[in-house]
Amino acid sequence: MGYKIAVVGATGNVGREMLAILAEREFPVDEIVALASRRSLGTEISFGDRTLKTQDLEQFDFTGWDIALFAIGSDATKTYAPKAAKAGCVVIDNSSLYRYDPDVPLIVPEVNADAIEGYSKKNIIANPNCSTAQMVVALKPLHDRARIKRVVVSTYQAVSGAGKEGVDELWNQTKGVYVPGQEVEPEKFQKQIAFNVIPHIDVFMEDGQTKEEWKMVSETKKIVDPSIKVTATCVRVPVFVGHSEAVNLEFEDFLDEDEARDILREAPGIMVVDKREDGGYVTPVECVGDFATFVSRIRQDPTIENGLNLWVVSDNLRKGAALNAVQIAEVLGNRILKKG
Ligand code: 11C
Repeated sequence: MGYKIAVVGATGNVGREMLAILAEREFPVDEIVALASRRSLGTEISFGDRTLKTQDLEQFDFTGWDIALFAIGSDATKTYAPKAAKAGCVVIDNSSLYRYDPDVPLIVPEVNADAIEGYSKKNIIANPNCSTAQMVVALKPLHDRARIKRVVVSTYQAVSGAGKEGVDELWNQTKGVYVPGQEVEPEKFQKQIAFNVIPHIDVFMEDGQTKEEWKMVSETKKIVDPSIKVTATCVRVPVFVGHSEAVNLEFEDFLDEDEARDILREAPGIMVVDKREDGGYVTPVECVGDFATFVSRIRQDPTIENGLNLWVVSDNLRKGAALNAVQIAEVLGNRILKKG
């Protein structure tokens, strides 16, 4: 016996990846429904070798469904997630709406799978922001060994993090640079993204951080350890898929770069590619479609007492969103619902 699964927001980048990953990982599905807003009603979406037609989220009754994977914006989530949860369907939510709610576990299975037990207070489990998810997978095994005191991270984030409109803007603007008269003005992004980088993701907070930077700080504390200090600079770059992060770590105890490399090689969800030679590291185009979080450029930071630098790259639509959500569903199934 398997599960009755709903994918909410099935026509979006993340919703489509959720369906692809459920099929790839052979999640035990008895019944599956692709839900979307009325304007995409009947859109055909692939699920393994099947094709699903989207149904209307507004009319859908979640009673009798086991798990709903939500990949819609926070506003729509506010309407539909409580409805699904009240009907007895466990919601795994990719929006930021519930992430900081103390009654909702925020889960990255490689890091804090045990926290899933708290899901029953609201019948909702939150999925972190993409830039946090890939970073904490790399931090956790190192923290367990040498206790991280402080993280300084700079991100290089792909345009697909901003949805289909972000991808279209990079594509059209890039073409427009070469074709006189077809220049494309910034719309989704604040400045030109083609052949440029923009140090601004999400809205500004009062203290000068952006919300994306604040999310990395708050989510790392909730998932890994509230005592870790994090400071982030989040930057949009003209890459379609794959977020990259330059991470500087300061530990309580000394951690040698070779030992760190060995620890990361053994860590769940991590693939170490770290040869000190031309091309001996991973770039975002190489991680697309992969499940792993790649770690390269592992090296001592000699400017502080116990410092280490890392380069962390992952597919933001997969580990950063859809894969992590499906992994949460796997933990929920194996540990709690036990139907598969
Ligand atoms: C970006 N990280 O790259 C964002 C997308 O809170 O889930 C995901 C936003 C979120 O623009």
